[in-house]
Amino acid sequence: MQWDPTDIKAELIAKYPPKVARKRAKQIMINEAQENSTPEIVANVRTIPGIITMRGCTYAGCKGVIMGPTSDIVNLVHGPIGCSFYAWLTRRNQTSASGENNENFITYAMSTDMQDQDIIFGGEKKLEAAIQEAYDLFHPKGIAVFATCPVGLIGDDIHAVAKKMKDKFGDCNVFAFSCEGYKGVSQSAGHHIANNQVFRHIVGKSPIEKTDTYKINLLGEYNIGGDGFEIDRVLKKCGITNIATFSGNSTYDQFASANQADLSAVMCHRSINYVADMLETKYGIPWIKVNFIGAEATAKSLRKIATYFGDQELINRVEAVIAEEMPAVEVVRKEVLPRTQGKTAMLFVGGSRAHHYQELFKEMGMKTISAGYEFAHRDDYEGRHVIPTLKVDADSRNIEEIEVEPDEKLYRPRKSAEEMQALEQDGFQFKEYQGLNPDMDKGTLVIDDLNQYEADKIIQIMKPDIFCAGIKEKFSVQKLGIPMKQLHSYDSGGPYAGFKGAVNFYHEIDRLVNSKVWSYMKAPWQENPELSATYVWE
Ligand code: CFM
Repeated sequence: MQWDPTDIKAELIAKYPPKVARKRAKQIMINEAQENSTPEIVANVRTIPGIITMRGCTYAGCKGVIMGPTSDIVNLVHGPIGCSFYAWLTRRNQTSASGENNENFITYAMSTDMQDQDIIFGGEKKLEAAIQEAYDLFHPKGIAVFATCPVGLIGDDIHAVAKKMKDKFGDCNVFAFSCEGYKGVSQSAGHHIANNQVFRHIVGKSPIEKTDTYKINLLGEYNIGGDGFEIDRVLKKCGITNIATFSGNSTYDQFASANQADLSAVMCHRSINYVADMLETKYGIPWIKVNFIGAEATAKSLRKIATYFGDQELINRVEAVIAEEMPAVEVVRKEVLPRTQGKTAMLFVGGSRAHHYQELFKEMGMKTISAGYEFAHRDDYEGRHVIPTLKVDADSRNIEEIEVEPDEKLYRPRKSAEEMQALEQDGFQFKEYQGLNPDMDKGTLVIDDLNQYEADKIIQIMKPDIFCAGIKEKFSVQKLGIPMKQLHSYDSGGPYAGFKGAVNFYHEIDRLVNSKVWSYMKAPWQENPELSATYVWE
């Protein structure tokens, strides 16, 4: 039967107690798909206790997401060992270990392994000893210290310890993150805490001058499944130098020289848009939103970068690269299209991918019937124009906003006001992101912080051809007989970014939505409970 979105929404919250239903109703939105005036959605608020959320914690956002992919900074977790073990190599951020000395600390799980007595008597001494040990073992350029929940509860001063050790070493930057898991309502708070410290302690500190012609920063690309490698390949082919990726396959020196780029290209708006703003204010680097998920989106983003620099030679080269890369993509797209056309998808991922991946599905002729973020903010749904109206609550106030001023020595406007205006008059958009809602069809369901109960329900009602989310959702979705693709870790696949990534994705989704295995999900006795049997001796 054909469900009406209003009925689906009512059904999703029907079993909740009235108070919970009222709250969830504000996070479940029937999309109206209008640019600039989409209806308001409630986002970035606490999950209701008792609900099984898909979210992670603030520590996960700081240690795992932002600092995790850097290869030559030692990540030291101050806390019980479980926090380290669980965060150890679970995110598929890849590295080529291309730092100065080919260091790769990603494969280590370093922790102070706090015990009961440390909680009672304090863990600062233990932390100091652990920093010393890490320094003696590796002599890294930087050591990052992460606080887990108990550290905040007992009040260890991790910043004082970090400062003491930094001064003691002289040749190693030690800095700490107050990213206790409970600090914010989700990972998002952890991104902010991490980014602030990277900006404060590392950016602008490189003595090496970068002399390439077209220099950009790629912000919010974490090299999951090698996405960053593919993007770098394409950029390089175009003659564009990626000074610093925040933070996929990045190194200490990349962060330190980010102030030397002439443009910041933002992939994941949620995790990093404020860094783009800070780079502009402090160093004069303008920023644009890009998306390298989807072949068309990749081409569009490359053209946008070339238009910014405005050099005919670069524009021609970018066109040549697109012309060279696209045919191979088109061959595969056309091959899978008859099998994927008209199929439906649901996407529930952290803060960007539920939007970005709709591009790839569109290229395959597939329709996204419901999507949402785990922890994004209203601007990621409705567009950046809502930012000035965002309510500051007790939870968001908890997260530091750093005040940035133009740097006395390093500030340099990359384009004059007239040049910026001229670009804007031609339709070029700086600092702009329209969010997910305008890109989704009218009547689709946009749901913030979807939980396990609602996921089960919506799958049973709408029966999508594929459901995309994470490992926590994977098996419960598959048990409902629906193919499931992890869009956090990509299962073991990827890259899916850029041109080669698009080809990988087409193949993968084609295989998933056309597999017959899902029709064998029911055991014989479920399909036919009347099976009769006789005893052998009868
Ligand atoms: Fe940005 Fe990410 Fe995402 Fe994210 Fe993440 Fe991730 Fe994600 Mo998992 S930074 S918001 S905190 S694009 S780890 S690489 S896949 S939830 S949609």
